[in-house]
This record gives sequence, C-alpha cells and structure tokens, in this order.
Amino acid sequence: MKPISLTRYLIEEQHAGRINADLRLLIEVVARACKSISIAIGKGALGGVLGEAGTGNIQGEAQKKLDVLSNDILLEANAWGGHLAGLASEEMDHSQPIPDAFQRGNYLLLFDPLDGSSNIDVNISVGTIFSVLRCPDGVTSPGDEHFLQPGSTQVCAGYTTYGPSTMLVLTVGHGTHVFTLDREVGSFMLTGRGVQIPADTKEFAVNMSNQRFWEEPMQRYVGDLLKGKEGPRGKDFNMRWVASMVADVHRIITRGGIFSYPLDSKCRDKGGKLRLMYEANPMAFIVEQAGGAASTGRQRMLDVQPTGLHQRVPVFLGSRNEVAEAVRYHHESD
Ligand code: AHM
Ligand code: MG
Repeated sequence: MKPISLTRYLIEEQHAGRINADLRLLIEVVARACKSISIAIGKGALGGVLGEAGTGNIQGEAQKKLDVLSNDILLEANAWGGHLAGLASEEMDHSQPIPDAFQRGNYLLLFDPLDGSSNIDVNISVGTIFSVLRCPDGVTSPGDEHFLQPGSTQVCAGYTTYGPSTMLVLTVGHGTHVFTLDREVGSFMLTGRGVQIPADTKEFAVNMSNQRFWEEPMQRYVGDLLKGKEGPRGKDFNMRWVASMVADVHRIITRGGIFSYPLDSKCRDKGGKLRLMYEANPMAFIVEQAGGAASTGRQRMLDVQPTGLHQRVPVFLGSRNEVAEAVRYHHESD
C-alpha cells in the first residue's frame, strides 16, 4: 500500500481532534523549512555551504555556514505563518517574539537548526531538532521566561535526519511516527506509524574518550557493560557513536539502544553538554512516545523545570529497561 503524505497524516490528526489547524500549519511550515535545509546540505561542496561561518553563538561555539543558513531558513519560514507567538534557537542569544508586522499565534517554537554540525564537512548525518510549547495565556509578546516550561508540557516535538535519506520523526503526544522524504515529489511520506523502541538492548552510545572525566556511577555503569557476558549484566554489549545526536537517536528509534551524554568534569560547571530545551526535551518526548525512557540519570527528563533557555543537562535515553539500569547506578551512589 502506498504510504500517506505528512499533509494527509496531519489532516487526519486534526479530524481526530488530536491537533488544531494552527499546529497542523506549524508542523507543515517546519517540515517545509527542513526540506530547504536538506536541499542545501545535499549540495555539499558544490553549494558553497561547507566550512566555518566565522561567527560564534551564545554557547561560545564556532558556527558553521550551515548552522547559520539553517537557522535563517527556520526563522524566515516561521515568522509570517500566524501560528507562532515566539521562537527560540540554540544559535540565538535570546528568544524572538513574532514581529508586530505579522499576525501572532499561540505557540512557541524552539529548535536546534543543525545538530551535530561538526559532522557537516565530513558528509556524515546531521539533523534539525524542534519542540513546540503553548504560549502562556495572556502573553502577547513572549520573553525568554515564557519558554521555561518543563518538557512534559510540549505539544509537539520532532527531528529531521539528513542522512542517505531525509527522514522526519514526529510526535504530537499520540505515538511517534516516521516520515521519509520522497525527493522526486517533495513530500514527506509516512513510513513508520507508532514505532516502538525495544525495551532491552545490547547497544550503547557514548563518547568513550570522556571516560576518565565521568562521575563514579557512570564509570561503574559503563565498566559493567564492558565486562560483557562474564560481568554482572550477563551479556556482551556493542558500542556506536556518530557524534550527531539525531543520528544516534534515530538508530535507537529504529532498533533500540541507550544514548548517553553524562555529566563529566569538563562540562560539570555548565550542567552537562547537551541542551535541555533544544535537544534533551524534544528527544525525550519522542523517545517516551515510542515506549522508551529519558532521564538525567537522577530525574525523568520531562519533569525538569528549566531555569535558562540555553540550560544544559546530562542525558540518558532509549530502551526503557537499559535507561532504568543507568538510573539505578546513579541512585546507588547518591
Ligand atoms: P551541536 O548542537 O553543537 O552540534 O552539539 C551537539 C552534539 C550532539 O549532536 C552530539 O551527540 C554531541 O554534540 C557530540 O559531542 P562530542 O563531540 O563531545 O562527542
Ligand atoms: Mg545540537
């Protein structure tokens, strides 16, 4: 049977009362922006888009040309749709209310325009991650503080992975669904409805070069994974690390596994490496909706009360029984 398009899927969700017309439009606009980003990435060196932009972002990180371009594409696409009250991006110091010249809607959009951008120049998968919140009642021109809502209040989250094929993974709180871009037609097509992450796994993803900087519970947890069949876990584990969160999470959505970016002594002062609002929360929502789990190691990710737009957190997510194991090691040490 021919898969249905994202447009048809969204209309069916609207008819079923699970989303309203504004959220449908918002998702369509974000998906369209992601198609533009996909085209720019696909041109590679021929499009003159590789390399450094020569600028830095709020996190003090050097920006790639494609970081800046992707951010601009998402901003431009979403400013005038009438469905948003404000936007926030990993690449911008502060959130932006929708300008007075445009009609304002009731949603707040947050995004990491190009995640894993250290991989762009070597032609390895990168992605876009986004999260949608409701603008608090009565707020017409939202500031940063209005975005500081726990992940459990997200109404939608998704990511696009720009790999051998471009895929969009989406949740509006009723399961996690996978769409593949039909490049000839220019439409995302539903290729995985209600995907489920296996509860158990033998695969973990972590940057092992940070091992000596980790906290004690993480040292013990991974130490036991590496002991394999003879160790307390009683099975051999395999390791994968793309260094693009979107690609690593997409593998987990597809076949299970645990992804972690734990606290380490290098990122301790910042609270972790990955960003709560642009990376951890949307991925946590997507993973939970696929039957998985997401935690800081000590708390359910979606329960964390944000204190800053660019706040960072430790991240453990994926197969729920394996995430529970990682959390157990942390609780034992506390
Ligand atoms: P970015 O948003 O600046 O690209 O950084 C986030 C990325 C994640 O995609 C990935 O999991 C992690 O950073 C990789 O970090 P490391 O290079 O330390 O392995
Ligand atoms: Mg990122």
